[in-house]
Amino acid sequence: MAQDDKQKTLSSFFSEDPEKADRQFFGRVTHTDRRGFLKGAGLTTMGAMVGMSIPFHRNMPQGFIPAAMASEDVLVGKDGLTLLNDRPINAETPAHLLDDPITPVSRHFIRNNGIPPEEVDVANWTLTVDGLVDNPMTLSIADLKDQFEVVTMALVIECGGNGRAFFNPPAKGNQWTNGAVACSNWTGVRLKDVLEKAGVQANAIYTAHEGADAHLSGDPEKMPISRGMPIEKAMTDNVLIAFEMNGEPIHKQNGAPLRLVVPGWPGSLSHKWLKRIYLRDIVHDGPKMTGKAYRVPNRPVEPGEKVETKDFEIIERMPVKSIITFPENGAASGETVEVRGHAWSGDRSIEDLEVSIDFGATWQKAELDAPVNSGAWQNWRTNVTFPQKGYYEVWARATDSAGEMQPFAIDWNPKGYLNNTMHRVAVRVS
Ligand SMILES: Nc1nc2c(c(=O)[nH]1)N[C@H]1C(S)=C(S)[C@@H](COP(=O)(O)O)O[C@H]1N2
Ligand SMILES: [Mo]
Repeated sequence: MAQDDKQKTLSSFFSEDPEKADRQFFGRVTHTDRRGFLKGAGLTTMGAMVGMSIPFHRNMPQGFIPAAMASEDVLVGKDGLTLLNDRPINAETPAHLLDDPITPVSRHFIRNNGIPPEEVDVANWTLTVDGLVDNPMTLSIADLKDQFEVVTMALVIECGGNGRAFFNPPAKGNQWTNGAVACSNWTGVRLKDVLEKAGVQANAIYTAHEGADAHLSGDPEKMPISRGMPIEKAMTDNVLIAFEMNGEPIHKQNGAPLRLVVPGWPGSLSHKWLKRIYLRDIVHDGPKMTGKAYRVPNRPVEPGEKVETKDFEIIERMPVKSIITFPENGAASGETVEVRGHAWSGDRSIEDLEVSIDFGATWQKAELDAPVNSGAWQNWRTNVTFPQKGYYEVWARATDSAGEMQPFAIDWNPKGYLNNTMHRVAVRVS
């Protein structure tokens, strides 16, 4: 093919479907909402978006998406998140951006195992509830709103791998530091109410969840993830099928238009782009339920030890944990500062939050709010006074209603789950 023809082909590909062309030629994930805009975007707009003029603009195919924007594109509607991976998209929130009592949509982390659905038709979206129920049902979002009580609750979603980055030897997977956690206001209906209407059969012991996201391979026969939980957990009052996040439609990366929110247990149970829940008489065995996924050894292991699959057990409740959201790590500070953050613990509540500025030698109690509802994190704050100029670390540790306290260090595990060591931030007083 002559050079001219190649150029023509490239241009015609882009003029027909810029997004598809971009994916085909450059393998990028781009954002549909910008497509119409980009197609018509003039050179000035394009230049403004990349921040400078584009000397070779004449060679750019029509509808072309500059690489400088393509990578940011996946985080549209998000603010300050750190992109850990763009295929699948995984992004965490720096701890200091989690300062709000209720996490804004723009700061809710993203953990995807596959490719989210491109366009969602909210009006025609359906959820099927079947398996071991007396009355299998297929419900629209309007049906959910009409037939069940609609509730709003502040609920924590935390990825089972949050804190993985701090394991040594390193554990494979997304290197989450502290920011794969959020507590937003979720509006929806109780899963319990829906299951009761469907009629849970006596032999049902486990749920199974399916969503509309695609497997990374593109194979339509494969699902990226399908997890489930014991029926007792599913029947808890704070497990929701949600259609709103902080009073807005759910963000497309966070599962629009419908998702499960299962507080206190690994985030992987909070199935996004939810299409089906079915009940089973065995522990669900879908993708990411078996092998070593979302499982930890059932005994302490040596760091780096190879552990056989049979010695792993499914993670249920998430451990007691806290995060310091102010001051920001590395911040300069005056002699007195209000330290604040959040604390949470699986299905329990937090009893105590303590802060140390002397490497754990002494601790002072923080003022701790009650949870606004079960499944919400608890906000805390305390004024600390540094005795003189210099480098300090602020540490925080939570203790829950069962007396479990955050440790200095935890046992290593092969997949790097459940790291609930104390959060610490550096402070420079000058
Ligand atoms: N359909 C679907 N649901 C999913 C996932 C996914 O990849 N696909 N990821 C799960 C995991 S591992 C986590 S931690 C949470 C993260 O929710 P968020 O992306 O809204 O923060 O979604 C869960 N629900
Ligand atoms: Mo997760």
